[in-house]
Amino acid sequence: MKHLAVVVPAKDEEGTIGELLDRIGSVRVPGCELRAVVVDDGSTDRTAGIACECGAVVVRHYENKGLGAAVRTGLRTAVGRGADAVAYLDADLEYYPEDIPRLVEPVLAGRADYVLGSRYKGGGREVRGMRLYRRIGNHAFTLLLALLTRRRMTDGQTGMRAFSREAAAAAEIIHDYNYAQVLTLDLLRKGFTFEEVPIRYRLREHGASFICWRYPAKILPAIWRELRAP
Ligand SMILES: Nc1nc2c(ncn2[C@@H]2O[C@H](COP(=O)(O)OP(=O)(O)O)[C@@H](O)[C@H]2O)c(=O)[nH]1
Ligand SMILES: [Mg+2]
Repeated sequence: MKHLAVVVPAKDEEGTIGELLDRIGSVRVPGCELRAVVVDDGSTDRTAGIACECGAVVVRHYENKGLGAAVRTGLRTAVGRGADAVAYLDADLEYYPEDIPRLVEPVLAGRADYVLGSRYKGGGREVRGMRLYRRIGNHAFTLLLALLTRRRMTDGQTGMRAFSREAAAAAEIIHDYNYAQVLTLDLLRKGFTFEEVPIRYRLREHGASFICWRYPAKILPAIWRELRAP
């Protein structure tokens, strides 16, 4: 039986974390045992307590460090606990845990080390209702990443990804604020194989997004630093 860790970063997601973990508990991937790892990044609500009650491994940052730092902790924890493969998804129920089998299939089949779950690959109906500036930002950053990596890519900002053990162990996230673009650059520059698979998506109904007008000003210097790293 392979150990598939499901890493979930969470900051103040008490409205969704319980349902998410219940649904992860019902997901079946043939040949795998799923184990959820929640990284609680300084939540001030009941997120960590609910995740513990649901039986997840909970790692806590007692102060908020940022999503990049949380994903770094999550991948490190998964590898340290012996995961053979890792699935990653956000805690806010924008992504469907029921899509985990399709997400990890290229990793388990040995075709890819790194998989992006794409909200656009199935035709883009999934992002209906997303604000215009976010749509434009998504496409612009995805185009930038596709040019920098010279790969076909449709969703560089997705919050649902999968990793082989080797990719999870090698991943370096250069800033604490976010991981989305710099992680892809890091892994593809290290030569890991890559695929995108279509996934479902719906906008969040609880809580609030961390993304704000400062996002590009934080992301672009990190991409620059990542490109200059050896
Ligand atoms: N660890 C950590 N997670 C965060 C932080 N802000 C948001 N998250 C989590 O990261 C995921 C994505 O965040 P979200 O704000 O929904 O981003 P969006 O989907 O791109 O709008 C969710 O699971 C959040 O709980 C943070 O400061 N630290
Ligand atoms: Mg979200």
